[in-house]
Amino acid sequence: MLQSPSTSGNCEAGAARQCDMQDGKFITFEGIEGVGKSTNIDYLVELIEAHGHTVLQTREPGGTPIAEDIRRILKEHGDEPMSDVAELLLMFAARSINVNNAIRPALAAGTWVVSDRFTDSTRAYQGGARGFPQASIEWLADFVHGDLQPDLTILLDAPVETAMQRAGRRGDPDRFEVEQADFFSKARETYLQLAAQEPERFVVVDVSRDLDSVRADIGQIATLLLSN
Ligand code: ATM
Repeated sequence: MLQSPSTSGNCEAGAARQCDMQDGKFITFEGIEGVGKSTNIDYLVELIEAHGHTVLQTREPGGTPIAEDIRRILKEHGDEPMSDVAELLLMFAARSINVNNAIRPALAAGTWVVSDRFTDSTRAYQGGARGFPQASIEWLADFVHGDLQPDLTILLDAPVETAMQRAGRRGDPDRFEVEQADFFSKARETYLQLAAQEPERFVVVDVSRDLDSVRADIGQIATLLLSN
């Protein structure tokens, strides 16, 4: 049974974004590789649009032409090593562009935004897996997007072995795909800790179950979101 996320708009006391009845909702999907983000994002977007809202679907790193260029650099697995610091800063550089040029303008225009990853990915991968202190990541998050926080984060969760089997890699692995199970275990653990720390923002969906059960959960989340 899913818990009801706190999605009653942006005007609650202490809400991360400023109160504005015109604002769209900002929803993020998180999870390690192989948890089926694309299919579930498409399904949620379909349900929101069917309810009459306009939706901007984006992804991180990426989402705008410059940010997509940064994505290519980040994923490339070439001869020259990428330092962990450069990786962290490039994630936030891409995010700054996506937030300023796409996400904030869309929300201000009343468009809903559904993003494949956001800052929780940095907490999980650069923080949990690469080992950067979470305090440094929080400083950068505040510097780059200040009061902008997702209204709801859907964490698609499965054991690392299940997710890696499902990922079914094609072609040359990118710089993240070459990482071993231990790296993804640390990312997953961090995600689960984040979800436990902020139960009002996160909904955790167990995607190791059959597709119909997962789809039913996404439908239930959509109903809750759209009734608020
Ligand atoms: P996908 O779009 O395929 O999820 O790949 C993006 C990769 O970037 C992903 N790799 N894996 N697994 C996670 C990684 N990533 C970070 O390390 N930090 C971030 O802040 C973001 C947004 C993504």
